[in-house]
Amino acid sequence: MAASPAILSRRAAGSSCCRLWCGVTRPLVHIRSARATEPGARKRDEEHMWEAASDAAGYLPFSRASVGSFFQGQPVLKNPFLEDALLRGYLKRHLPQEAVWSDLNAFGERVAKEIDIWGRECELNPPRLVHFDPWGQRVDHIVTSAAWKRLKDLSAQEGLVAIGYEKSFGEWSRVYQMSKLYIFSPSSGLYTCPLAMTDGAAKVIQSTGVSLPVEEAYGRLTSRQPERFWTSGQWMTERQGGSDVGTGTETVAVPQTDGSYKLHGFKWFTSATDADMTLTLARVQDRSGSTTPGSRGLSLFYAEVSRGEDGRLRGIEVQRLKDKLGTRQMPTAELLLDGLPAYRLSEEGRGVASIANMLTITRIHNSVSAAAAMRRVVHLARDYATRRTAFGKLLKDHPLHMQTLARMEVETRAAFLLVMDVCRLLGREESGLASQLDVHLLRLLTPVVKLYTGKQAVAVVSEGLESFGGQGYIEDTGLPGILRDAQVLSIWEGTTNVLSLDVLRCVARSSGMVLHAYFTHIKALLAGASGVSSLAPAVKAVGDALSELEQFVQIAASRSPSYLELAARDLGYSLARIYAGALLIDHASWKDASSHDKHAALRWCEQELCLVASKQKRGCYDSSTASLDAALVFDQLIQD
Ligand code: UCC
Repeated sequence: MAASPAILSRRAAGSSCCRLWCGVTRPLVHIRSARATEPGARKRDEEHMWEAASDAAGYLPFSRASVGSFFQGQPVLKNPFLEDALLRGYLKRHLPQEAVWSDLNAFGERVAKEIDIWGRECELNPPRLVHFDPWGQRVDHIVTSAAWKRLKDLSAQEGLVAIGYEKSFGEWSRVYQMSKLYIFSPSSGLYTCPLAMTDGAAKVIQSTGVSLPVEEAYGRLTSRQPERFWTSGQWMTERQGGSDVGTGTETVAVPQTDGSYKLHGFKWFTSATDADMTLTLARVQDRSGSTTPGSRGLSLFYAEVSRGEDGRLRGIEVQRLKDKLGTRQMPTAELLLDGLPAYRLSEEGRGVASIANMLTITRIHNSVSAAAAMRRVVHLARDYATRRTAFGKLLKDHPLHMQTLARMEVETRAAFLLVMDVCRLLGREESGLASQLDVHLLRLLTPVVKLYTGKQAVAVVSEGLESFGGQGYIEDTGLPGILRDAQVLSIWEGTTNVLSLDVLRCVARSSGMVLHAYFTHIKALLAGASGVSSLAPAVKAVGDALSELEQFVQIAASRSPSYLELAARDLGYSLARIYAGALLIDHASWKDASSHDKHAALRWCEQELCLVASKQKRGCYDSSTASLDAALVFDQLIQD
C-alpha cells in the first residue's frame, strides 16, 4: 500500500535518511522514480519531497529502476587437471611421464577456457530432425549444432579414442585415455557418449580380428584425423528388449547372395544417431524365413550409415528424436531399419557374447563420466564456497557446509579410484600383461563400478546443487543440466538391478573365481598398508567387512538362487564399498600420499561397508521377505 503524503513529509523531515525509507514499499519507489514527468507539467508536492529525500540519502537502494548493487559472484571453472589433487596424485604414482602431464595440463586449460562453452552450446542448441525437404522428399536429416561438430573434430585431434589403441604408454594407456575423458566429460556436451560407443566398436572389431569390410572402419574409429574420424552407434535396444535383449530383439537379418545381409527391425533407443556406422544385433533368417528365439538366435552385425544418390538414408528411416530428461545435447532416435545393408561380425548365435566387449568398454566410459560429474560439481561447489557469504561469513567458513562438501569429496575420490582401477585392469588385459586374477577382477568390477558410480553420481550431484542454494535450481546457471545428465548414468548400459544380476552371473560362470580374485587382491592391498599406523582404523574396518562378506558368500552359496537374487543389489554395493575402501587405503599408504588422502580413507571406512552381511542377519533375503515386499508395494493382503 502507498504511504500518504503526510507520512512522507513527516519522514522526510527526519534525520536518518536510510532508515527513513525503510517503511516505504518497494513498488511505490519503483513506480514513482521510474515515471517521467510530462513536459510542462508541474511536479506535485510529494514528488518534490520524494526527490529531495533521495538526494539527501545519496544512495537509495532499489530506487530509480535500479535492481540493487549486489550481485553474487558465480562459480568459476578452472583447469580441471590442475584442480584435481587426486588425479595428479594417482598419475604421479602410476604414470609420471612428462608427455602425459603436459598433454593433460594443456587439455585441462582448453576445457576450462574453450571447450566448456561448446558443451553449453550443445545444450542450448539441441539436435532436431528434419523429415522432409522443402519439396516433400523424405530426407531424415538430424541437424546438430556447430559446437557438436567441433567436438567431433576435437575428439579426433585430442586422440580421445585413439590413445587407447595407440598404446604409447603400454599397460597405462587406458588410464591416460580415461583421465583425459574424465577431464573432458562434464564439458563435452555429452560427446563422450558417441566416443564411448566408438571405443566399444573399435574394441569389438579388434577382438573379432580386423579384416574386410571392417578394416577401414577400425582405422577411422581410432583415427586422430578429423576428416577421417568416424563415430559408431550401438543399436541394442528395441521396443520389447531394453534390458532383456535376448528375448526382446525382433530385428531380422535376411541373407543376400553376396554373403551380406539386409536388416529389418525397429530400434527404439539409438544414442548419438548421427554416427557414421553402427554395431547392432539381429536374428538371421533361414531359408524358410524362420529365426531362432532367445539369446542363442542373436548375431552381431556391422552396418554403415550412408545415403543413396536420392539423398535418402540407405535402409533407415528416422522415426523421431527422443524427448529425454537430460542428455538433450545428443540426438537419440527411434529407427526403422528397412533393408539396412549389413555384415555379420560374429558367428551365428554369438551376438550377445560378441557385443559384451562393447558393453565392457561403454560401462567403463559410463563410470568415468559418473566420477567426472561428481568431480565437477565438487569443483564448482568448493569455488562457490569461497565467493558466497551467508550469515556473516563465507560458506567455506561454515563447518557444517564444509562437512557436506567433504562427504561429497570422499565419495568422489572413491568413485575415481574405482574407475581408474578398472581402467588399469583393462590396460593390463589389452597389453597382454593381465594375470588370471586381473582378468577375473576386470569381469567382476566392470558391472560393480558401473552400478555404484552411476547411482552415486546422482546423489553427489544432487547434493552439489543444494550447496548453491536456490541458484542450483536455476536452469541457465548450467547446474541443473549436470543432474539431468547424471540421471542417465544409472539407467543406460544396464540398470542397477540388471548389473547386480550380471555380478551374480559372472560369479556363477566363473565358479566363484571372480570372488576369489577379489578377496585375494583386497587382502594384498591391506597387507601393503599394514605398516601405516594412522590408517589402522580403516584397515581394520575393511578387513572386518571383508570377513563378513566371505561369511555371507559361504552362507549364500547353500541357499536357493532366489535368495541370492534378493541380495544382488546389496552385494553389488558391498563389493564396491569394500573395494573402494581398500583402494583409498592403498593410495593413502603410498610414500607421497598427503594427509588428505589419509583423511579420505578414514572417513570412507567409517560407513557401513558390508551391507549385505547386516541385512542377511536381519533376514532381508528370506523368501518370506519377498512376498512381504510385494504385498507392501501393492498394499495388498498376502494370499496364502
Ligand atoms: O545402448 C544404450 C545406450 C548407448 C549409450 C552409450 C553411452 C555410454 C556411456 C556414455 C558416457 C557418457 S543402452 C543399452 C545397453 N543395453 C544393455 O546394457 C543391456 C542390459 N542387459 C544385459 O546386460 C543383460 O545382462 C544381457 C543382455 C547381457 C543378458 O543377455 P543374455 O543373453 O541373457 O546373456 P547371457 O546368457 O548371460 O550371456 C550370453 C553370453 C555369455 O557368453 P558365453 O556364451 O560364452 O558363456 C556371457 O558370458 O554373453 C556373455 N556376457 C558377457 N560377457 C554377457 N554379459 C557379459 C558381460 N557383461 N561381460 C562379458
